[in-house]
Amino acid sequence: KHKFWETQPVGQFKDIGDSSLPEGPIELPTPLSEVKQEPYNLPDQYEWITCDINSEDVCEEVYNLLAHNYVEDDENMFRFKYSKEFLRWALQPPGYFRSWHIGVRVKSTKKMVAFITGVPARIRVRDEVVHMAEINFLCVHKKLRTKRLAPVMIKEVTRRVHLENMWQAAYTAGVILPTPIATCQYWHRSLNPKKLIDVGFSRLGARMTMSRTIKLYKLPESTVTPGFRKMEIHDVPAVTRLIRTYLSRFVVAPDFDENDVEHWLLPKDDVIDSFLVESPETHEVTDFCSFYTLPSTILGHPSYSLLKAAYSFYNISTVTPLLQLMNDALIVAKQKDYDVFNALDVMQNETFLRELKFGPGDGKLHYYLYNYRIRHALKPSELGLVLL
Ligand code: MYA
Ligand code: JJ1
Repeated sequence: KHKFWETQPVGQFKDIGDSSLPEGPIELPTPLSEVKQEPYNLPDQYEWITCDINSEDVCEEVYNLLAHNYVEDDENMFRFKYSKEFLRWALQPPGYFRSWHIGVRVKSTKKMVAFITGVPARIRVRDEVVHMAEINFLCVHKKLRTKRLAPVMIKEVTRRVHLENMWQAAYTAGVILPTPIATCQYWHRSLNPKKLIDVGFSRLGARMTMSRTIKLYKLPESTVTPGFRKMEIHDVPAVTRLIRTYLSRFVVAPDFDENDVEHWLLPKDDVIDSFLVESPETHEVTDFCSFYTLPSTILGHPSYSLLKAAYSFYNISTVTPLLQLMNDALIVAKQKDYDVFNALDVMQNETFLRELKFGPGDGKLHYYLYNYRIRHALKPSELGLVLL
């Protein structure tokens, strides 16, 4: 059934429920000298390239490949449209490897037709911090699908990760593969309900009119929490302490240090937004919320072409109730003209989703680890990890 995945060190469907299998690495590392030194073979017309994402031309080629060929919803109405600035941010965290940014070109025309990336991350699983690759942006041009190019892409990125002496990876996908460590639900909070209904992202509820719907989703003009402000560079140490303590309660979560927090959480226009609550009395940082910007192309609509979406990233409440904090996040997202605020049911998100008028989407997101076995599937609330 899964001719490729059956050959890989991942949890296999046949092993589900087998409590005799230990948690942890499935295969032991091999000596680096035994890692294949040459790239895997591609069909003759194609060649590997290592992408310099800082090059404007290369970044634009990747951007165009993804804008036309990356992830769509199940009815092909929307397609993710990651911006160039977002891709640069996503692919260049502290300690990144250029060799993990892999493209495939047609030799004769130099056209880019496939892509896959890894970035390094320290991910804690229970009590162990594991050096992993986060794999993302796997994409094969629509005209080259079902030719078994994806397994070659995956084997090549695996080889290049091994060459850096790393042996585990984390990834997410909308499709079911062997074997998810958790399956999460997407939730959506309408900010611009009229446009969402016009473009087919959502529907008018039963016994609802457009004007009742607009009223239902109305938000205050400005945030309500005293001391709520944008995160700044001098906040990095305080935010790092806050997030490290918070993430320690989840079974799987990143092990962020100050450099990671500066990279992943410091605001960048139209890429990542972060806010915190600084106590007006003690000047302590007590709460934090963040979202990233990932618009989607609206396919084949006469009047709208872009859906502006914010995606919940990491949120931490110690003093401000999480519900109030996230309501403030919705208010700033509305001020910034997002059409919808999306979130997964990870971490403590279930405690605010229904109350803040999020509704379940038609999409699920499955989380996976490569070469690391987890005995039982986790609940979404046991996951402290959000991938882009
Ligand atoms: S998830 C986002 C994936 N991208 C998209 O959905 C964009 C639109 N779709 C496409 O571009 C293509 O359909 C793709 C497949 C490229 C997805 N993850 O070449 P094929 C398996 C893993 O004939 P195509 C993301 O970026 C499939 O089960 N495997 O198929 C995270 C089958 O294997 P098997 C997938 O449709 C990526 C084989 O590929 C996925 O032309 C994590 C068929 O290949 C998928 N999303 O191309 C990658 N979809 O026969 C794994 C299909 O066994 C990383 N397949 O069922 C693993 C860790 C590596 C590092 C390890 C370091 C130590
Ligand atoms: O965005 C998604 N679904 C939307 C649009 C559905 C359009 C028809 N298929 C949706 N809308 C309903 C919103 C409504 C608002 C008011 C309250 C009730 C709900 O459900 C879905 C997620 O739900 N997105 C996708 O399907 C995109 C792909 C998701 C998998 C991503 C894999 C990424 C891999 C990254 O590594």
